[in-house]
Amino acid sequence: MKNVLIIGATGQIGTELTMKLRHTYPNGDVVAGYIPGAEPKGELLESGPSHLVDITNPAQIAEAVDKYKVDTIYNLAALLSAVAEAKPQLAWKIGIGGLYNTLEVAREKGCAVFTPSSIGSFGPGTPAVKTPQDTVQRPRTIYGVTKVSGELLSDYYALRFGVDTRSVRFPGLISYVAPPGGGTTDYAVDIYYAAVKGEKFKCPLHAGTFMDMMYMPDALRAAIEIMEADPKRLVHRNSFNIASMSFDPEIIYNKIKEYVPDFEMEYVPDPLRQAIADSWPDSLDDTCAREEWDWQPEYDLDGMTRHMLAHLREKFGIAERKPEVIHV
Ligand code: AKB
Repeated sequence: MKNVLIIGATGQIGTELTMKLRHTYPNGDVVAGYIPGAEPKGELLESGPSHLVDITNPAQIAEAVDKYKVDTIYNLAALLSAVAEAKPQLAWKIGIGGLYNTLEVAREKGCAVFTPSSIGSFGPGTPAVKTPQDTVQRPRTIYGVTKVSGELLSDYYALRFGVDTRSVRFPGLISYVAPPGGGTTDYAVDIYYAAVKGEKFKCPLHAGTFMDMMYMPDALRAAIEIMEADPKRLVHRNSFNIASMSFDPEIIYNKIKEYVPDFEMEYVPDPLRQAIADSWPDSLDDTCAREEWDWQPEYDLDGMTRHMLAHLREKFGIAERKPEVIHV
């Protein structure tokens, strides 16, 4: 039996991870931690317990851990890269202050902790193609600074206090369930919404901007598998490169056009997002994750595109537009 607390359970990852954890551990309590204004709703609310947990308030984390005898904490609280640049102090308070609070509660109460890192933990000095597991990490964004600091702090708590901290570096995550908010990779979600709604897509990044991306079901599986992995096999902890696909706006646009032939896209660059994307790797080498805990992605760009289009059409009640048949 496992009792799990998800901090940030109503965000892009949390909404789906909480449900997946409830299916994975049906005999345990999987607690949806939320902040005021982001209360769980619908299935997320009805399928299990929820608790007010503001990560900047250590007493609330401890209260939820005590009440539900939590053994594992998923810490998903963070501001994404673009929004973090607008609020760097808050990004640090949540990303590092919040992680410190979580790790202290975990140390006192014996919990394991998962805190995602990101491709944003790398910077312009990092080898951009097939970025190695252990390499230069000198990011230029506050988001990246919090992610590298979080990796180091989590490793410190493992070494110094024996807290079972583990993590993966998420690429851009693509899902039809909950929207992302304020990331650099969000365009790769927004483009599917535009295609399904029959709208021309305004792409904020220019052609040739390659980044790693991943379909949400693979990301959720990675988050659970790393916490289930045999600790004797783990050489690394915080944090593992994971990868499944790397593309630029042209490649994803042309893939969607295979299924939505009249789909149109224009480039309307966003200088902030472009600068952030340019400082991130094009593709990561995930050999260590494959070797140390058998990481294996299931979705490629084609499989993800078919899935996304089908589910978004269903979500919005939009029928697939078939090419017109001309009878002669
Ligand atoms: C972002 O774009 O900020 C995130 C990330 C890659 O960590 N999706």
